[in-house]
Amino acid sequence: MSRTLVIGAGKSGVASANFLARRGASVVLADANANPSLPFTLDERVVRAFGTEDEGLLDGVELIVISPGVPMTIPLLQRANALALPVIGEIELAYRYLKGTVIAITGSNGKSTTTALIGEILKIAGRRPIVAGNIGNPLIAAIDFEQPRTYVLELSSFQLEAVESFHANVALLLNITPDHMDRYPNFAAYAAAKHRIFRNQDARDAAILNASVTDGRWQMADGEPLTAPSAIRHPPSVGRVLRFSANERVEEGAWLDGEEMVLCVGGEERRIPRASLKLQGNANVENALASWLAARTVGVNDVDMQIAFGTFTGLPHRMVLVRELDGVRWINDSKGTNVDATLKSLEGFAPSSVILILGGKDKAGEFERMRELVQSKTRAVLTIGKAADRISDALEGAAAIVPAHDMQRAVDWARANAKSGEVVLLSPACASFDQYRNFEHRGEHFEELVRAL
Ligand code: UMA
Repeated sequence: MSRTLVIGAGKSGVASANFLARRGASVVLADANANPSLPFTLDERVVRAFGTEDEGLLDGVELIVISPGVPMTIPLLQRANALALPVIGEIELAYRYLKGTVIAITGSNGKSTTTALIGEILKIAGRRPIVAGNIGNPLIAAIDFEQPRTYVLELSSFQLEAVESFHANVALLLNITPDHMDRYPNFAAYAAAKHRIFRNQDARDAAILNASVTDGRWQMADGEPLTAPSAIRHPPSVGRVLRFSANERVEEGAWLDGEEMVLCVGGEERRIPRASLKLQGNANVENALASWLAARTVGVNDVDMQIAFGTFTGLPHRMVLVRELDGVRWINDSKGTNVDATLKSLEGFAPSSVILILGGKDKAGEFERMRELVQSKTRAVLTIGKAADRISDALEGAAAIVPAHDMQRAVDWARANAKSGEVVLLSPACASFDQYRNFEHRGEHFEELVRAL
């Protein structure tokens, strides 16, 4: 009997296996780990194959569905490839069943905030959006089979690697800076995965791009900024390209003009005061401008937009003030999982005022790029997790480094040494999987320890 093999028994894989089993398919769920901690109940019809990646798993299989965390390079998938077995990701599987409009968001940073903000705008506009994807809830478990809906999807490069027929009506690429360099052979390969968000777009669709080239190093060989992918510059091309920028005026799109956010599409100009945006920082202005363009593209009016800007306060684990104790502010930015996210978070603080907790699972991040800002903003850097040694080497001489090893010791050291007016910031620039289940788990642990002080 033909069957489907789902690989990875995390959120994405368990949701896919359950979905397929409920539709009457014969499903095997495999995981490299012999004892994976299933995030939710697994349908009892699903056959479990845990602790093996044996090629025998492919016997009788007609389709393979992979979880985002499973790289295409594992031997089992190479074998599947040699046998010409179709391999798709959970997003592709889900896309085949959904009806409605798709707004897809990717980028190295800001994609969760932007996804949530677009969701909030559409909710206020009465659109009943479905918000899913990398933000934490698998799309396959969120589909509405009854009626067409507007789907707001955060998509990671991992998820985009494994889409085929997926087609976004509105696709946003917020920025691209190096991340996940432990998974990709080079930066171009990572960028190419992100560019797949524009796959299958046509004349009826819109692409929303960052107009600013913030770092010339990341230009393509032909000098074109990475945010303007060749998929858009060459046919088959998307109908409309809209750009956003917090630094400069753009021809067709949205930008920041002093204290006002301006949107100009089709010759019509609209303005919203920057002050109406509750989120802080320039990075969030970019996220808001991109969200405005996306919502405008699907017909949301500016009044609903402004209400949403004033209502939306951000996401958990993203620059959350946990507590102020004896004049010291403790901030949870566990969502800062790469170098650029942490750099953006550090920017706003006063010189030498930050005790920064860095480290976790090493994704081959370029910690050297943090030297300058770390030197100006931090009084001490506390390292935790597997990346600690590489961080110490990269920042040597730029910061006072204290090897804390784990969160408990980092918090204890900070409590004993932080002075009034200083900030203790958890913004690790690394993934969490060496010591935690995920970044939420890491952020919760930090908050727990801080509340107990
Ligand atoms: N596994 C294997 N073989 C492998 C690798 C992993 O069997 O070669 C197994 C692991 O043992 C584990 C399971 O796969 O049991 C985990 O699967 P997963 O890593 O895909 O995690 P999920 O729980 O399914 O969560 C995934 C996304 N995780 C990753 O991309 C790493 C979640 O994004 C996402 O929220 C969720 O699907 C729902 O869509 C998290 C993330 O860290 C937030 N994303 C990265 C990021 O934002 O930087 C991309």
